Parts: sequence; structure tokens; C-alpha cells
Amino acid sequence: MHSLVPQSLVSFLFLLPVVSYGQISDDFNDDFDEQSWQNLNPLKDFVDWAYFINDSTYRMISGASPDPDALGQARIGAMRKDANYSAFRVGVDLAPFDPAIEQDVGVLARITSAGLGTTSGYAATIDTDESRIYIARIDLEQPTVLGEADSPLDPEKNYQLVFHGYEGRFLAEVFDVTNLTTPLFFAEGEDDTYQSGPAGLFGAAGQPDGNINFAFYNYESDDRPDVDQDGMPDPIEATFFGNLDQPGDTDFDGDGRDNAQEIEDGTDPTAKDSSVKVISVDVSGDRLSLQFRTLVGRNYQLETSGDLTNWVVDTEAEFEEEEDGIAKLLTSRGSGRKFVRVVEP
Ligand SMILES: [Ca+2]
Ligand SMILES: [Ca+2]
Ligand SMILES: [Ca+2]
Ligand SMILES: [Ca+2]
Repeated sequence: MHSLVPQSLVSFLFLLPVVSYGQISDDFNDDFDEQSWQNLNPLKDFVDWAYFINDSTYRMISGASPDPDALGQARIGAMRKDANYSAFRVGVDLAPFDPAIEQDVGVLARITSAGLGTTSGYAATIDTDESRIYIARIDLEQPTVLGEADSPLDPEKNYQLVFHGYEGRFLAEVFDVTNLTTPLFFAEGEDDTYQSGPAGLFGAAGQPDGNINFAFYNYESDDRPDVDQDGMPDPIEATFFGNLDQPGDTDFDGDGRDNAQEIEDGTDPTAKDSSVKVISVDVSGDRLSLQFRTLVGRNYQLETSGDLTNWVVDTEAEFEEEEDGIAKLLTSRGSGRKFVRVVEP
């Protein structure tokens, strides 16, 4: 919600989104930190394989399995050792792929005992030639499908795959990278077997004697899944409401801000007296004083605009701490029409 505070009118505040917690990202560029990734290459002693960092992509290649009956089909991946989550959201962009290669590529989460015949956990994968997205539980490298959906992709385009897990619920979404707001396709699944573990990237051949060649870019993960797609990260939603039953677009406590907006603001969506609000705006002579509610651990700054489009930081503004989470920003009134807003820098 935009917050426009004309000089003598009380209105709303505008806050930027909160940063994620436990956030890890890797853009696979020249300063690639190899130490953060651990090869998950169960057939490394039996096939030709390669990992490449090139053009900000992370490419993985494996030849065909020499003995599919004994070893299974070709498969290759990498674990992000520090992405150790229970509640997780793991996203990665899929580079344009070769549609002639039958393969399933995607994301792993809550992995334990990664290795030949031992990997367990969960996977969200896109079957690139069959145009399906799958959520699977992996038991000792054997997948069991928990959810699936059609997911027709254009091999030339760029897509983002996001895998969410909160307790026993899972969601896998596929986005066009030019629209990360609404997924093109999604699948859901439920399972309670594996509770936590690191995340990773992965691909498997679609045929017993098939090979693999795929690439990812822009890896990101954090502990803010949203399995019910309501805009409220599930661990926070559950902390406030006790479950995930509330939608994000209603105002549970009747304070004028929707539940999802309050979580983004960092206020309590179950408490009417907790909301981001301008309490008063006073103009006295040449001085403008704006009183507002603050939250512990946040920083604020005042921005001004003459046209509500171009905003500049008001470097003259003085911050005055008041009691009980109330603060004031003081600045000069200036001349002409002026809009002000308080934001997190
Ligand atoms: Ca949610
Ligand atoms: Ca919900
Ligand atoms: Ca509210
Ligand atoms: Ca509230």
C-alpha cells in the first residue's frame, strides 16, 4: 500500500519488504565459491562427468550409466552445504535446455546421507521432455511421487523453479523469470518422513541409458516457505495464528492492514494496536513533524516527493526517539506541494 502523507493529512506509511532470514544466494559468476557446494555425483567412478561455471550458470554433465540394472540411470547434482533447513524455500533459474535429452532437473531439500544408494529427502523436478513437474520423496535414492502437474516449457526460455516445504506440506512452483509474482504451474504434496537437511541441485536421466546436460543460474534459498501461497511465510504465519488457515488478504485484527501486509511490515496481524501507522502530522511555522509507530530492529528514513513518482531521501530529516515504540521525524516544510513517506532504507 502506498503511503502518501500530504503535509497536513494523516495517511499511511510505506515500508519496503523485509529481508529474508537464513538467506543464501549464488549467482554462479566468476567469484564462485566452490567450497560452498559439494558434488553429489553417485556414479563418479563409472561415467564421464563435469561441472562447469560459465556465463553465470552452473552446468552439470554426465555420460550414460554403464550398468543401469546395478547402478541406476545417470544422475548428477550438488549440495549446498550451508543451506540446512527444516522450513525451506529453494529457488533456482533453469537455463535454456536441450529438449532432445530426456532428463529431470530440479532442486533437492532436507537431504540426508547424500551418496550412491544412500540419498534421502525431497526433490522438486521438472521432466523437461514430458513437460511435467514432480514433487518426490527420495528414500535411499528411490523416488516416490507426492505430487505432480503439467508444466509445458519452451526450451529457449528461462524459468524459475521454487520448492517450498513447511512441516509436512510441499509446494513446487514454476515461474517465467519475467513474472515472478504468479506461477505458471505448481504441484503440491504432503509427507512427514524427513524433517531437515541441506538443499541442493540435481538432474537425472529420463532413460536407463540416457545422458545428462543441464544448467542453472541464480540459486536462492531461505527459511520462508509459503506452501499455501497466501503471501505469508509459513513459519511466521504459524507463529501468529497457530496454523496456516488464515488467508493473507484479510484483515484479521481489523486495524486496516491485511495480514500479509502486516507480516511484510513486521507488525502483529493478530493485534489491533500493532500496525505501521502515522499517528500525527503537524506543521508549525517552517517545521513539519511526523509521528509514527516504530518496530525494534528496524531503521527508517523520510522520503519526499513533489509528484508522488520521484522520491528522494530527505537528508535534512532529524529522527527523534519517543517512548513506547513511537518516533518522530522532523524536517522543514519547504515551499509548494510536498508529499512525505517513511520507509525502511
Ligand atoms: Ca503462508
Ligand atoms: Ca494461510
Ligand atoms: Ca490487520
Ligand atoms: Ca495488527
